[in-house]
Amino acid sequence: MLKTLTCAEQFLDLKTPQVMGILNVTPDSFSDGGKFTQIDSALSQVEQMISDGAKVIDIGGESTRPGAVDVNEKDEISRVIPVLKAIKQRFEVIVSIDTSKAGVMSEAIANGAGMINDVRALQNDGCVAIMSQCDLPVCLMHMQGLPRSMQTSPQYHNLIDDIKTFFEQRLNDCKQGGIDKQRLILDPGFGFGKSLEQNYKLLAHFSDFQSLGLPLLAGLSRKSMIGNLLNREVDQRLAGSLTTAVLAAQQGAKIIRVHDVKETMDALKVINAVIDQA
Ligand code: 7PM
Repeated sequence: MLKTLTCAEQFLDLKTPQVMGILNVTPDSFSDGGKFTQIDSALSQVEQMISDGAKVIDIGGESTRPGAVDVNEKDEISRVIPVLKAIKQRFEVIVSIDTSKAGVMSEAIANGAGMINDVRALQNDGCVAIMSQCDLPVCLMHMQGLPRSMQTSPQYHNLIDDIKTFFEQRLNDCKQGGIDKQRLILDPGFGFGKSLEQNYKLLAHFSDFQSLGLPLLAGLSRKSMIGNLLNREVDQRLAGSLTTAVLAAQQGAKIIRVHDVKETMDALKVINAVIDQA
């Protein structure tokens, strides 16, 4: 299995799990409340996440939250690209762009992005073609349905098998389109068209996806599967989020996407000390 990803001019070592810090630039982001829409506050948040140990910063301009409506490409570009440029000017960190639009991907590539994170797994028009023209890593996430309606009544024949089949189809499509398998990352998409029980089944069986032979990413931070189980608001989900991060890392997750970088780094250092002795 591959141990280092090449992210534009930087390298991401995946021998041990790495933290991807979430920077949300959507005005209606559910947990940051639009506080970081301005570039200066985005930069100071990024500086903090880097000093806390984040190796990747994920910028999302399109709200993918359950129930969200689509953002147009121009608006998404104008939210994301100035923040990407400002971060690349000041810091050496790898910047991942959370987008499903080919036009945003090509602007991101041209402006120093180190990774593309697509919750629609390059299924939108033109995305495979754009990504075949660069050599950045791409995270392919599983989602059932669309953000507007995906939480209504998600149904699976077999949750894990269905998601594996989806990944195999996406890997095949990427291969046909000229994207090298070695730069793909897989993410089963917690909260994206899954019931509470299904989300916990997915976490219980996270290690099953290791059989696909690619690095795995887990995004669980502050999600409803934690809030609904514990009956906690978004700002009271840290203990639950750390528990899920540890469980994912213990089952082979190589990138953990989180809001709380410092606390997650501590949790991962402890689990790594255990993994080293296993
Ligand atoms: C509102 C609700 C805003 C939910 C944002 C979200 C993932 C992701 C997101 C994930 C990957 C969040 C989500 N989640 N990308 N983007 N994996 N690869 O909770 O789980 O951050 S957006």
